[in-house]
Amino acid sequence: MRAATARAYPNIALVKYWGKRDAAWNLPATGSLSLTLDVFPTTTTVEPDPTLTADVFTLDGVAAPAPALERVRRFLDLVRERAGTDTAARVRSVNTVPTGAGLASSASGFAALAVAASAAYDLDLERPGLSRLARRGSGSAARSLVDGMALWHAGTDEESFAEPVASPEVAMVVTVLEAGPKPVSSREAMTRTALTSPYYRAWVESASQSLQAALSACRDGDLDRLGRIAESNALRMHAAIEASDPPVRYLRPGSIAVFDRVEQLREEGLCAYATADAGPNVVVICPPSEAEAVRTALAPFGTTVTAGPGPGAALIAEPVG
Ligand code: 2P0
Repeated sequence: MRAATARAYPNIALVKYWGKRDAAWNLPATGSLSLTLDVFPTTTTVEPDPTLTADVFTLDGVAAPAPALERVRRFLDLVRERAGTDTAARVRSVNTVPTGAGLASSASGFAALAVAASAAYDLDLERPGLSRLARRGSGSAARSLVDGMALWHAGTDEESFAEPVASPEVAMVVTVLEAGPKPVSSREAMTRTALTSPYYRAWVESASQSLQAALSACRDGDLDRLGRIAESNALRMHAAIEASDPPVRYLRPGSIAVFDRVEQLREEGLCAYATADAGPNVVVICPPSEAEAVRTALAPFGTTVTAGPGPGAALIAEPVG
């Protein structure tokens, strides 16, 4: 065993994951498609230490809140079970994503943790194995193991990992409207949607169809078609979530204003489509050549950051201090 450090980037889904077939194994109801970004990385060091009596987890230099520590412990237990050890670890993580703001901090977080922990505990895993492991921490983390465009398969534990797929050239303009924590966690809202939303079954069916259509657009290199599918898929997901009981609304007035502006940008001739995860922030999909025009148009709505395709989670040399 040794200290190991990994860096991972968040991903934004073009066809979303929203609903589980099996919560214990974190198997999704449907496959999903995402782009790993080149902004907002999480860097995590895992240092097994036989003198510790329990895992210690610091996030951005301070002791992590109890629920976050518990999730990390449960994840490390999976790694230790495979490694045949009960040695606790010191975990230090630095997050540059606004945590809990619906910008996939759990994806970069568990992708970095999976890569660092499997190296620290000497598990010999290839990319699909690492993606399956990261999935156990947080479903969307499975996709942050992949460079750029990633397809995360539904199916059994063996089958449910992410792998790279061909993609048209693409950029994403992230518009951060509010960086505060969200009202309901995506994990809880996902369960509530599945149990109470009358639209859940329709959502699952339509997401499977959207995935096939999106993969076909990817193969054809057709960003306009891919964007259209992504915007519609996002709005269908939010419709299903909003129809839960009690309702959950992630989109705010500012989010809707960005969707409206993006529609206008299309009327002005740009290829721009909007998507939003479990939070108010909106991400706009466009060709790299149009990213600066889109970013300028969205600057009045919030803090804008242009991202391109980023690398899958990987080990790095410098530990988190
Ligand atoms: C996605 N989201 O595909 C969707 C769209 C948010 C909205 O995956 O319970 O944190 O840890 O497996 O991965 C957020 O859900 O949920 C998510 P868990 P996760 O990106």
